[in-house]
Amino acid sequence: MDTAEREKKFQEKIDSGLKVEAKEWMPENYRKQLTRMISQHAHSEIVGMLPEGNWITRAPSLRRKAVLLAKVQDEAGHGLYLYSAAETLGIDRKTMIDQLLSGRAKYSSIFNYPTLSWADIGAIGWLVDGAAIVNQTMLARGSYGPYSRAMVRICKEESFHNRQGYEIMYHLANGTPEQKAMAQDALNRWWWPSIQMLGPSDAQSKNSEETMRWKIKVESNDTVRQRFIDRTVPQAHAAGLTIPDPDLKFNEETGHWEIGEIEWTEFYRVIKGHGPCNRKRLKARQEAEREGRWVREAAAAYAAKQRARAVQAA
Ligand code: FAQ
Repeated sequence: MDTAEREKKFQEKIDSGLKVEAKEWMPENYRKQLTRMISQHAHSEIVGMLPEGNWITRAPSLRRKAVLLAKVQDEAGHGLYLYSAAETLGIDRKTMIDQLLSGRAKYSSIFNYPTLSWADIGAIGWLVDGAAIVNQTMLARGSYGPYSRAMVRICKEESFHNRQGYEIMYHLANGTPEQKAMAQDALNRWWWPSIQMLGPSDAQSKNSEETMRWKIKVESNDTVRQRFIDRTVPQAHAAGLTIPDPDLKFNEETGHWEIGEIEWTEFYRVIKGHGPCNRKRLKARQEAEREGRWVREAAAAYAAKQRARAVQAA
């Protein structure tokens, strides 16, 4: 079969809803698009540990500390799991980590914002994990087997993260006036970045045509964003919080919440490296790499020694 024929067959397979598996033939761009998306996703999980990790030592109770520790550990697990999924496409983990540490790789815009108060931990679980779940339940229906299956497992944990975040917000919003003000302030700062994190509008999204044709994504950025908004606005109201958008209104005809204008200039500034914490986040990962190097070297030396012993004994 020539390439055009193979591509036609590949497209037919995708259109019939079958999954593509690691060792199967795939168009080079399918491989590239997936590698890009999965590696960005893996980096997001790893960098995403930093804003919340900042509050582990300052959690207001032992229960909150244990829950937050478990959540941050889960994100590390998701990162490792996703690096493995990307490796099935032929890239190795070291290359991906090098791309992250040198600043060449993207990770989600949302993790370039600071966590200024305990309420931000609630806002991240509720809004950031909430947006991630809506996106990832869609990605779980995607065409690449190893990635879509990873999404099913990850979403189960994200939904625990989402509930713990909302629980923090709900308690604060129904606590003292100071606590309610803290929760509202966190919502004010995290609302728009969470809306933006679901990617550029459909009109601006350069990859969507290709990624949707191949069912890497099965819904567009705006469709997923609308689902997140429709699900989250009533939750804010139930907690007694106000969405920071004077133009927010419910459209009785469509049954959807309509929001005001999204600040895309801010989004592009952040993804180009000029958000409030981009430099800090990269520096933290670079330091972790440097400080952990001796452990990796010791582990590699020990493994080499064990291998040599096994060869001698054989
Ligand atoms: N940040 O053409 P499109 C989480 C880039 S996980 C930075 O629309 P696409 C869990 C995009 O890469 C959160 N860059 O792209 C957690 C592209 O640039 P490129 C991460 C962004 O891929 C919670 C360009 O803009 N989730 O939160 C962003 O079709 C709490 C044009 O965009 C995933 O990665 C952004 N927000 O659609 C962890 C899910 N949005 O590469 C810790 C997988 C877009 O051409 C704590 N990814 N860009 O140079 C996706 O679903 C998709 O990649 C989208 C973007 C929907 C993000």
